[in-house]
Amino acid sequence: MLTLYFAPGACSLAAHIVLEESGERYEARRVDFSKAEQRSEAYLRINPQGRVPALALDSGEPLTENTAILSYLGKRFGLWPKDALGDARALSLIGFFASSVHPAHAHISRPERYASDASYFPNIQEQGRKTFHLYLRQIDERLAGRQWVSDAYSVLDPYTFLFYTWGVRRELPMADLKNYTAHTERMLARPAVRRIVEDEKIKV
Ligand SMILES: N[C@@H](CCC(=O)N[C@@H](CS)C(=O)NCC(=O)O)C(=O)O
Repeated sequence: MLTLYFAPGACSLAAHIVLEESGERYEARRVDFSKAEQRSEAYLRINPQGRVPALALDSGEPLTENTAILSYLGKRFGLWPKDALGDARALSLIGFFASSVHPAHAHISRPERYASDASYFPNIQEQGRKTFHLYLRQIDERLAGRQWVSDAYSVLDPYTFLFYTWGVRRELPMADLKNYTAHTERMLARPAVRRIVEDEKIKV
């Protein structure tokens, strides 16, 4: 059985939704950030980076990084393109999400990663906010005339949905992003998404 290590509202949300939708039995184990459990010795053996998500495979071997976890789950559950070009396009998008969109948000939530002098934090956060907002607008443009972020529903849609919830959390003007808001509504129409949103107590 697969085990997902997650924290409510964190980027592990995408994998949590995918597992919930899969219909397979899985275990979701909460990593409590308020108790710094992500930096505990036990958790560092699962993910030496001290981050969620981590996925313990059927063998118990841990898999880390959203790019690896989501593409693995996507292939396991038929939510990843099968053709070479579709695969390359999905990798392009997941790479953009994990290496640009997510780190832009981390500048807001974790400025201490980017400077040791706290007087720089407001500037780092302001710049992160602008960049994160720019990326959300780009996602909105990409969604124009599309139901899903790729040609068909895939693991990239829960990942796309995650960033919308972060935009709401940062009080960005998300309602102005009409295509992205419509995508979020389509996500919320999926019963498994609603269950996880409720379970993780996410504001959308
Ligand atoms: N590159 C990693 C980033 C994971 C990551 O940054 N996770 C955050 C939550 S969204 C985390 O666990 N933060 C805990 C901390 O910074 O102490 C991935 O995409 O899986």
